[in-house]
Amino acid sequence: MNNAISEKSIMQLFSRMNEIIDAAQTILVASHIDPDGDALGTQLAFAAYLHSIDKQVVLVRDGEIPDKYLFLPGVENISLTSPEFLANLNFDTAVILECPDLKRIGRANQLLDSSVRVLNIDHHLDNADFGEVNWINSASSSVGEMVYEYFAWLGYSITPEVATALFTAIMTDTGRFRFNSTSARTLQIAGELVAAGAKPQMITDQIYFSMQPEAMKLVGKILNEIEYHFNGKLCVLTMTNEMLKATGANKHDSEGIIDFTLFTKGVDAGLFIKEHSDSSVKASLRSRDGINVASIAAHFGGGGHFNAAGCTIEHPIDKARDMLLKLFEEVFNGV
Ligand SMILES: [Mn+2]
Repeated sequence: MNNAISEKSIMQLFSRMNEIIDAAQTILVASHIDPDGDALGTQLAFAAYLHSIDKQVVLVRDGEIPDKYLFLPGVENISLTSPEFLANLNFDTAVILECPDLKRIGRANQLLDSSVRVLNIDHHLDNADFGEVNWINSASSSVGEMVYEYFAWLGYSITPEVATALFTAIMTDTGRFRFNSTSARTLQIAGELVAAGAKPQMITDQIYFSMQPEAMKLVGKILNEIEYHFNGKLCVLTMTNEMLKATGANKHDSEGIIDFTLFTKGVDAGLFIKEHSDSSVKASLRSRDGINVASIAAHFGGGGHFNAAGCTIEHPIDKARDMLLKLFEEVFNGV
């Protein structure tokens, strides 16, 4: 197994997870605010497994499901955590997927009192170990890959729907099997998921090649303003609310645009700055080997992975941009 945890301790960890799940009646399965492919895919896969062993399951989300994930079987069962919905919710156990800390869950966080047993499954570097069991594997490509390993240990036989959900989780979190985190085991698991009924062409078409004209126009506008800094080592893209208005696109249409920052030869790091309001921006950061963008994001209270991170900056876009460029200057010029 590709991880920092020994084979023996992972078996012990799986046994403890299994015991807690066995003892549970109703299980909350939650992931992070503004769910992505890994979040939604692993939530659906885990819920399907829990249903298969006759557990009551509550699937929640905080934030909209991007249109490209609406094809996922059962995705309509992930309920938005409105205050009214949460008021009537009862569960004794929670499986928290892909959340470095409890804040990242969003509104459902307020229901995790001390009576709830928490399983924390994540692959972020900076996970806060908030669960009764904490299974953190920062070497893993995705939580989807981790959940597959657990299912394999359990001997759970994967349906085509679960295979589709996990394939989506792994494919999206590896940038289509391209990131450094993509191991031989990742590809082996992907192969097993295809054997279990995942359809790579269908899934890829749904997620990457079903864009609306408005979203394509937004990509065009953003690329038209592309910038290179530090002798072409840093690529910067910027999205303003004006661009959204002019194209008729919505903010979810910007998901994936960060990928363009590493398309250019010689670029070692990418930055995508999205205007959020007059006084705040969201920044996504990417890098190739050797450049730790998680530490740059951490300057603003954000985080993520060594090569992929994000943060919110409470400043107007121009000021936020200057602050980010200054930090990258330290990286590239050794200031
Ligand atoms: Mn992930």
